[in-house]
Amino acid sequence: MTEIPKSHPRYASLMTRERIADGVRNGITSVQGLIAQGRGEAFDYILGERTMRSADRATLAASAALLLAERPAISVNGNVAALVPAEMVELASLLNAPLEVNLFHRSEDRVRKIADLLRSHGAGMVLGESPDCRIPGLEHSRALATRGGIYDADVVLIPLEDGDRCEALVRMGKTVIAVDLNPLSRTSMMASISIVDNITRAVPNLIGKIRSLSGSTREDLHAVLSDYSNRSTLRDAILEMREYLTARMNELDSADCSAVKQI
Ligand code: PTJ
Repeated sequence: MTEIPKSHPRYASLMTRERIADGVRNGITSVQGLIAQGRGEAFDYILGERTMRSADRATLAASAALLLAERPAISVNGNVAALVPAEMVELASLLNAPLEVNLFHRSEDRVRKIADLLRSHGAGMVLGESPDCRIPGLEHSRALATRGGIYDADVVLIPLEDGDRCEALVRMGKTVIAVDLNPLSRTSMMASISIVDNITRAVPNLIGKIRSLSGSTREDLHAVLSDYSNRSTLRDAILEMREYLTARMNELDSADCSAVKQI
């Protein structure tokens, strides 16, 4: 791993990038995962690298849906495993839900390495190494599923997913929760609840909210969900991004912006 000094103004972002690069070196993350990370970083930059109000609302709704679920399941791919393995294990244990390794660029070696990584963080049930069924309507490897996991789940968490499987899972009648920094992606548009946030912030936020809602009645949880509209939350995400960009633009006009002056 490249040594990044803590004093570097982009320390957190660079460390996240290093974790993905390490994931590739260790056979956890696909090479394509680097490109996905770059795309995510670009969106994170233009939304201000913080949890937007809309994302916080989506995370609350997702927490309620996961607590109400009869059979929740959590999907893990190579980027998620590199960035938040311990947090995914903690989330699964809070919900008593299986973690299922599901890869777009599937190789049996990578599935096993990710499953081993999750187990090394204390995961109870890790599925995906022996898929026994397929998600209908998909022709690629992401169709592979496991009974007792994503296939039978009523609520599925799918961080950094492709739109195809998201749509297929929704077609199966599941409540699908996406985590995707791009509010315009097919995944964000198709999901039942779209958390437009970095997975590194979204999962700890989800864990915190699940803990604080865990004493709520089912009626209260249903009330949280019935107040929620994914369409208007995505709209708000785009508005918040626009507000953020407008504020940055105004700074250029008013502040003493030495970097710009140099050019
Ligand atoms: O491990 P595999 O083989 O299953 O492959 C995983 C990736 C992520 C490479 C694969 O699913 C893929 O190619 O995904 P996409 O189609 O590039 O979509 C990934 C989405 O996640 C994009 O919309 C990115 O903006 C978003 N994204 C990237 N990094 C993050 C993110 N969203 C939240 N947090 C991130 N850190």
